[in-house]
Amino acid sequence: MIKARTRSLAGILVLIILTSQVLAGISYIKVLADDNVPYTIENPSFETGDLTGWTVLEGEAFGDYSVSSDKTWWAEQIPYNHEGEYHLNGWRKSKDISESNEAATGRMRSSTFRLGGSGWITFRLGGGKNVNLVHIKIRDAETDEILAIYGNTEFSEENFPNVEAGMRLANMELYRADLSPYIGRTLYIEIVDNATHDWGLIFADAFHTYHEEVPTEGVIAKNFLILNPGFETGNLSGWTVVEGGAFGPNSVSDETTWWTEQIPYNQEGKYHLNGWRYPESEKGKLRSSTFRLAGCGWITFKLGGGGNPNEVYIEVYDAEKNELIAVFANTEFADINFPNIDQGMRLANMVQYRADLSDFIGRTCISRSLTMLQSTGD
Ligand SMILES: [Ca+2]
Ligand SMILES: [Ca+2]
Ligand SMILES: [Ca+2]
Repeated sequence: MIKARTRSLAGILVLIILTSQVLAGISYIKVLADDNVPYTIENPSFETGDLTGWTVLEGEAFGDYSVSSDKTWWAEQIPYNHEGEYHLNGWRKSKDISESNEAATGRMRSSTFRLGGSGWITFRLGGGKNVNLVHIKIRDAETDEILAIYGNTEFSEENFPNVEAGMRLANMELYRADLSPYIGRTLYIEIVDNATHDWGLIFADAFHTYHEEVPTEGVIAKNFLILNPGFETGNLSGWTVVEGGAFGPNSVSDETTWWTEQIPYNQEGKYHLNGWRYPESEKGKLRSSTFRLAGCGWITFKLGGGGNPNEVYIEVYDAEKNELIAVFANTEFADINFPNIDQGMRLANMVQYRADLSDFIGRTCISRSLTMLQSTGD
């Protein structure tokens, strides 16, 4: 009996190793994936009291001086709302900086983790009024590709100093984010401060990257990017088939050319959405994940097929108001001069488009396509 129990405990210990520090009031659990890349980052909550496990990439905005045990800020003693005893504090500065550290800029990154469990992560953010300049990025550890950008979108200067009335300044908000299409990939978190004034600094804490179940507490973080935008997972992960039979599990293709003439699809990366995977007679709707329109407000995409722009198109919706804000079709489609692309033939070979949605910056959007990349004309 005792022996069996010992063995099962040993089995658990292979998977769960407590971090070396036993921390005041909180113990962090490190969960290891089978290849020894942990599911968790080192020092996720800054409870070492310094930047152990984090690497400053550039600038003066971050350093060991950045970690603070302060519980409240300003004379009004507003709680930072941190977890444990420490958090990353944008007001803290190195000895070399005489005035406010807010003018400093910089970037730092976490250790590498493998995304596991539910594929959701949680974190706390404060400050960072201009989310284009101050935010966190989730990057692929092998390619540095940016998979998600999250800012402190709940920031609000109203009703000072009443947190209950919605004021969100240096006091941190808890966020939760869905990265499930990227389960199994090695990732890291980059914290970016490119701002110099007007709450141009960041407060952060509690970067928990492993949740067995989808977390239920916290504000859903608004990704500035859609999930799996180029279908590079090799499937429709991150996309939802809303209706019809035009799209399904086999819609994503790694073919690079079509027909015996071997005309290039002109895809980006290894994969694209391919309308030939289901019968052309089918109709349907496919929806992306929601995204917060940020940056300069332009979006880019590639389209092929869709000979009739009234029947095959992309709609962009305001996800919160369910309001249609833009419709785009493959307007460059041209059934001429087959098979000569250099003479303007545009059939299943995709055309690069760019679209100005800057009037809608800050809105949370969703894109829907109706029978995209369906060939017509034969
Ligand atoms: Ca903490
Ligand atoms: Ca700054
Ligand atoms: Ca692609």
